[in-house]
Amino acid sequence: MKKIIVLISGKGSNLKFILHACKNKIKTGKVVAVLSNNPLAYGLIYAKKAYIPNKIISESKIIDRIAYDIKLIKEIDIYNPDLIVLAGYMRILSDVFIQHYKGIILNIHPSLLPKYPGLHTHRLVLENHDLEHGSSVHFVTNKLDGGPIILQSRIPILPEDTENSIIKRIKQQEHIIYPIVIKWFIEKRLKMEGGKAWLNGEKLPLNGYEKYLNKL
Ligand code: NHR
Ligand code: GAR
Repeated sequence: MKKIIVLISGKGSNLKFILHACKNKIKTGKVVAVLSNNPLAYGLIYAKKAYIPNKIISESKIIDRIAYDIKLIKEIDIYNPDLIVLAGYMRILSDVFIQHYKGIILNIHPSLLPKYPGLHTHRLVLENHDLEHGSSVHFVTNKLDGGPIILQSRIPILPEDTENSIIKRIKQQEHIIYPIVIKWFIEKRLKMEGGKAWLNGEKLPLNGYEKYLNKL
């Protein structure tokens, strides 16, 4: 069984769908722990309901980013994970963390990367009157939201859209694409090598596998 650690900070809707996928579609993957930097993260409820070990790694003002990440590494290493999944995790990870788990960290970011790395993506899409938006699953490297893209999904932006309506549609897509990518990784079909994402032995294009989504 491959061991997955999920890091969250908030609602945990992606976590919920990942847990569901591990129970059903990803037969050889198991979420062994859920960690949160935020004591109020609602997502912790999903872990508790599924009897999955969960822990808040509290952020204290005394410790710096690296000290925090070392604390996080210690908690994670207890489980010797095969994969670390960021699911709405809101803390930038330092190099220590990235180096320690090289090639085994995934993130889902709510934009069509490389457009809009960082925060407030939905607001920027509305402000710029973009006609489309989306989400990207990518490997995490020390370049923030800049690691190789694996899979993207696209949504149209409608005239009546608000931040909330966009978040709702984006999340529906995320709940589909994130479990797909996690399954690929767990089945060893997906890896990061030479700074690129590889699927089934083929180097993925810069915007990931999106073009072929209808063929999954
Ligand atoms: N860490 C590294 N090294 N590389 C990435 O690609 C990462 C990462 C950590 C998190 C998720 C990312 C997203 O999908 C992610 C990708 C938080 C921030 C941020 O600015 C930016 C991007 C992401 C997550 N965080 C502030 C910070 O100072 C705090 C913001 C807050 O607490 O509200 O850490 O968007
Ligand atoms: C998701 O839309 C994810 O793309 C985004 O936060 C949401 C988390 O939702 N991630 C980031 O913005 C990371 N900075 P969830 O808690 O319901 O899974």
